[in-house]
Amino acid sequence: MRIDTRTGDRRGVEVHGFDPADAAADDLATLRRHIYHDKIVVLKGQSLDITEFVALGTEFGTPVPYYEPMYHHPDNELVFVSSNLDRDTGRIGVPKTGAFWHSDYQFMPEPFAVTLFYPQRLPTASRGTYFIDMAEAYRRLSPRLRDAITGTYCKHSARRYVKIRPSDVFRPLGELIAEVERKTPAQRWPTVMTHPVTGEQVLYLSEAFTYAIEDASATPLPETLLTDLLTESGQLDDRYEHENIFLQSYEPGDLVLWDNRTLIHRALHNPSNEATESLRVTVLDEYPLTREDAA
Ligand code: 7UC
Ligand code: FE
Repeated sequence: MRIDTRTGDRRGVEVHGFDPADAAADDLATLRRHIYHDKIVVLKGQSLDITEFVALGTEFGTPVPYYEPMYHHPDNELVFVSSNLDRDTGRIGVPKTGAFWHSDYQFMPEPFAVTLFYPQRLPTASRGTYFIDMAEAYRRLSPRLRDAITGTYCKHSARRYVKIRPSDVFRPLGELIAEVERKTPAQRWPTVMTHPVTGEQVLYLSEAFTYAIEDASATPLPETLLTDLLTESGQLDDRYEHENIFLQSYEPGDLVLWDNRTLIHRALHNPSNEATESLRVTVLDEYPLTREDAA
């Protein structure tokens, strides 16, 4: 196994010659360290089936099935499928997922520690994922904003991005909205959290899921504060030119792992309807989301 630290515009590390079927415990420990400290690990030249992909996930934590079964791979509920393919056997997964700034399960009581992302079918034109390192975004915040968010909390909900299931057709919208609030009630986390492994301060909010900010006694703070945080962290730049944004593009055989506490991401979907499919396994590790209490 050879690990190259990427330079220039490309972040994280690139791993060559890693064979999950025959991985030494030391190599796995090294990869775990790189996920937390370099945040992105790209395993090159992988060809795993569904079972092997899930098995790899278990090396980094406990895989959790996505709460909504429509995303599950038919052979394994631990695999989340993003796909626009129409198969003879019917479609699998959900098309155009994650095309907004977010962190996986940021709206849930237990957000994932690590995401493993494994593209299967890449369109010819650009297919990649934009990322922002929210620890870096915190360090770059203006002193005014940093002061303003000390001791505050943010609230997160998936409500704007929950997708209608085929079986929901003809159901009243009000009933669906009530169901979303019941199944995925809003969560509250410190606006600045401390990463349990690296100790870094992370600005914990995203354009898709974070909808409010409040002080320690739950008094709402102005919406403009949240807008300013989204702007300064780069999430409202629709040209993706903000210095915090970087692009991870994919080559066949790439399997990407990232620290889902620190990084937010946004899928880049090809506007043409070219075939694209990717698999994902998400895991919880042995640490809480943050060193702070959620209260
Ligand atoms: O369809 C999607 O884009 C799924 C999204 C609402 N959630 C992904 C996640 O893991 O938080
Ligand atoms: Fe995602």
